[in-house]
This record gives sequence, structure tokens and C-alpha cells, in this order.
Amino acid sequence: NHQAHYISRQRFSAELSKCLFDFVIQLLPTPEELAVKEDVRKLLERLIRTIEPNSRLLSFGSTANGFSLRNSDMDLCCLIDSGERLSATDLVTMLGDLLNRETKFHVKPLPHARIPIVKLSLDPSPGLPLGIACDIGFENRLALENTRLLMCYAMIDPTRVRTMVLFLKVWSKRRKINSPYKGTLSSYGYVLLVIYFLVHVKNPPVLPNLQMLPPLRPISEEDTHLNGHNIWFFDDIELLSTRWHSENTESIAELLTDFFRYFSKEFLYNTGVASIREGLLTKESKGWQNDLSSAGYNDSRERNRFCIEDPFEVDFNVSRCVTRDGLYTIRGEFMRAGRILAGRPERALLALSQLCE
Ligand code: 3AT
Ligand code: MG
Repeated sequence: NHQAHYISRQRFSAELSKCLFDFVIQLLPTPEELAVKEDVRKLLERLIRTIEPNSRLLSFGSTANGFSLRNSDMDLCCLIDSGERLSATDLVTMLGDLLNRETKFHVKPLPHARIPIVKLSLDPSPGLPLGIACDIGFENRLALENTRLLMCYAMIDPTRVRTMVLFLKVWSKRRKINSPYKGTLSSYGYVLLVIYFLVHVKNPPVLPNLQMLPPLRPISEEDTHLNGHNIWFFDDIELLSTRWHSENTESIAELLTDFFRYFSKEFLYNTGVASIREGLLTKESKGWQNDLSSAGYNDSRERNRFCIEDPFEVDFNVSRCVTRDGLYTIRGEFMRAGRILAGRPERALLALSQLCE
């Protein structure tokens, strides 16, 4: 009976892994969508160069790291290579005016935001049934680097990493727990949780710790630091594959089930910090305790309910927007998903559609 149960679990897990894989494949952006987005990027770059001739406009976020779903927004970053620089505030204002005059985009410049950006959107049209949403920021070099880090992690084990990440993104959007503005977690936060889990929780690990592998040759401070942050990581993935391979053979379904189990029951939300650089850290060691004695609202008590350390900006809690209620909802969803996956082994497809309903 035990063995029969084991075999039926194995079969369920293989079937569910296949379903998960097929499910995310059909949610990937089409080649046409990617081509239109690249055209938009080029057009915007040409326009920005009429204001700042030495600038480049680069993609980051999901459009650049391989974790993009159909119709995801575009994150663009403007880098200015040399010369007299305008301030981000002036650039945002000028670019806003220019785009308003020259393009059909709806333009919303936010020159006085903490990080000044221009928000753009394009209405749906026959070639672009869902339109485009795009944010342009300035000099956000750390975001370009964390995008590259996530891309490298995806390249090491494309099937398992991308399927898990893409599934978690769709699932969190459908379950409405993917909005930092409403007290839940950003896509970036969920991606970091998956990497943390695959590097530090799984034993044997599915992924190596790219930030801690020994470098191939000595590197100087200057090459590794950006605005005081250590941004070095092992990025030669081709070479890595000749030196490191995972001993972990778990299927996508097994990993996902265990991910939900870990983040519903095991992760120490009250005291722990998930760090992809260093593994599980304590809030105390980072000075991120919930200070329950302080009276004010919106203080560290609310900021540090859930703690995920940024891979480079280590003083930054990526999940600082998650509120008490938000965390409660997220954990409830982790439990629900875990329960569904651990339940009736017969019908993988049903389980999946239930998960995202
Ligand atoms: P979507 O496909 O847009 O849902 P995404 O992968 O583009 O997901 P986000 O839109 O959440 O992810 O973030 C885009 C990039 O912006 C990812 C990262 O380089 C940067 N970023 C976002 N949130 C943070 C954050 N809290 N801290 C540091 N960088 C961030
Ligand atoms: Mg995005």
C-alpha cells in the first residue's frame, strides 16, 4: 500500500510538472509582441537622444530577464554615458513634454517621485490588442544588474527555474497578492523568494550561490562596486556548467509543492530575513526588528513584517511594502496552494486550474 501510494504520487508529480510547464508556455509573450516592444524601445531611444545625445535606453525587469508573461509592462532605464548631465527631474519633465508632442502615448511624467520616472501607455490597437504600459527611469544601474543576476539564475536551469517563477507570477497575479501598492509583494519579490528557496532551502540545492562562488581571477574593488554596493557575481554560465551541476533531481511539481510548504509553515516570518546572498539571516542582525514598542504608524513595525534582502542593495528590504494584512493574505494563499497540490493525486489539471481560479 505504501509503495502503491508512492508510485501514484510519482505519477501525479510527473503529470503535474508537465501541466505546469505547458501552462506557462502558453502564457509567454509572442514573438510579435517582443518585436513591437523592441520597436517601441528604439523609437523612445531616438527621441530621448534629441535631448541627451549620449544616452542609451535599456530594458530591465521581466522583458530582459526571461521571466516575462504576455502583456507584461516594459521597464526601461535611460543611461547617460558622458557630458553635462541634466538632473533626472529636468529630464523627466523635458521628456514628458517631448513625448506628448511627438507620439501617441499617454504620458505621465513624475518628476518629483522618490525615483523620477515617466509613465507611458499606448491604447489597444489591432496589432497590439492589449496596448503597452511602460516606465522610463534614469540611471538605475542597480536594477540593470539585478536583472542580469536573475537572468543568469534562469539560464542555469531554464526549465525548472523559469517554470516555477512564471507560475508563481501568474498565480500571485490571479490570486491578487502581487501589488506592493496594496500591501502585498511585487513580482521581483516573488522571484527572489524562488531563488532563495532553490539556493538555500533545497538540499541538495537546485542552484549555486552566484554571488559567493570564487571569482575566476582576482578583481579590484572598482570593478565590483557600484555606489558602494558589491555587485559582483559569477556570470559566466557556460563555464559554470563545466564545473557545477545540481545533484537535485526533484520535479517542478515537487519543488513547487515544497516551496508552498516552506513558505506557509517553516519560514520564520517574525525573526527571519530571506537573503539570496547569504541565506537565512535574522532581522536582529540587520536592525530590521519589528519595533513593537514604538507608537507611530508606517514605522519600521509595518515596514519589516516580511523581510527579503535585495541581492545588491543589502540595506533595502524588497518586501517593505507588505503590511500585516498583506502578509496574512499571502501566507493564507501559500497554505491554500500547498493544500491543493498535496491533495488528490488523480487529476493534476484540475488541481492546477483550481490553483489559479
Ligand atoms: P512583471 O512582469 O512586471 O510583473 P518584473 O519581473 O518586471 O515583473 P517588477 O515589475 O516587480 O518585476 O520589477 C521590475 C524590475 O525593477 C525588477 C528589479 O530590477 C526592479 N525592482 C522592482 N522592485 C524592486 C525593489 N523593491 N527593489 C529593487 N529593485 C526593484
Ligand atoms: Mg515589470
